[in-house]
Amino acid sequence: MATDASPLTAAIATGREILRASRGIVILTGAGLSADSGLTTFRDPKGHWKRHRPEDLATPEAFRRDPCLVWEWYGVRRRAAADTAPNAAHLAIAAFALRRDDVVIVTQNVDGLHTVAARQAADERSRDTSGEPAGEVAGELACRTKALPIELHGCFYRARCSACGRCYEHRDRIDTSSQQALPHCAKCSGLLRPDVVWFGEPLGEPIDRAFGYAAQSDVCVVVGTSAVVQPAASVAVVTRRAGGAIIEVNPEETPLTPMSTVSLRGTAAEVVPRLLAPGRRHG
Ligand code: BV8
Ligand code: ZN
Repeated sequence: MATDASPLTAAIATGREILRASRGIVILTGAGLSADSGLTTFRDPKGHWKRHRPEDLATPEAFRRDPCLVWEWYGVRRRAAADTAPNAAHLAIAAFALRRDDVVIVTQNVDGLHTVAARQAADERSRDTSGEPAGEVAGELACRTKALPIELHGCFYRARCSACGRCYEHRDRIDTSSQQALPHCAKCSGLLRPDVVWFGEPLGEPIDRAFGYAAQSDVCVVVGTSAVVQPAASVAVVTRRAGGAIIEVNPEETPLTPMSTVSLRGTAAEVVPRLLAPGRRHG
């Protein structure tokens, strides 16, 4: 943990000042945010499956070639995500979004942890104000309107029919022993695929919405992304080009570092709760 006089503490104070003076905040997150929940990222050496590069598995061609292998990869990732929990950074982001009315969370992650954090933060907030956990309706409503993310790349707890496009909530264990054993559509018997955006596939309406918010925001807080995947990484650039600031949270430099107003060199779990802690007007 940084001491009071450390450069990181000073940089966090600068970041808090920027947030205090801002209206319109977009928070762009990547796999590094979930690293503090024990989920491997894409590009670090011990990242996702050593035997395969994500770019070789997260593609429509890979799924056509070997749907059992691709579903096996998602099964491993879903089990890892189900066995973990949102970390302090997820929870701080959700609480921050619930405290203000001008925050939008945009994630590249498909692990659903922002959604779990949104429900936990809504319950926490409701307990603080009414002494009761957020009721199903109240909790959902609070989460849905403010702390649920725009999921640019989808979510692997949803499956989509490759034939008719029907979407399903899908958390079952996947039998990858044969293509016949893989999940199929209840409506048309087509093969189901993870409802995520693969390389070479368009992001559709979510990226348009994200760019729209980014263009009207005074600051983009970028947490735990290598900023190499497009068009997601450009969300921060849209804010910058519209005259806004970028606050980057990442132990390492990224292509966004040169255009960042403040770079906070630390992990998400260490830095984000300090950056977004409640304070004067800051929210
Ligand atoms: C598109 C879902 C066009 C699946 C993902 C050739 C052909 C086609 C397209 C392209 C091409 N060349 C380039 C492109 C564009 C391509 C692209 O960007 N490629 C990259 C590799 C260069 N993009 C696309 O294909 C996109 N679609 O362009 O379509 C189109 C338009 C119209 C019509 C048809 C087509 C689609 C891209 C989406 C791919 N899907 N995910 C899945 O997850 O299984 S991307 C995948 O990478 C994940 O979503 C992941 O989140 C994302 C980005 O990675 P990061 O999140 O940044 O993770 P990474 O490991 O890289 O970095 C982690 C960072 O965290 C590091 O910086 C590290 O320092 C830091 N960190 C580590 N620990 C911590 C930490 N930070 C904080 N705290 C810590 N503790
Ligand atoms: Zn179908």
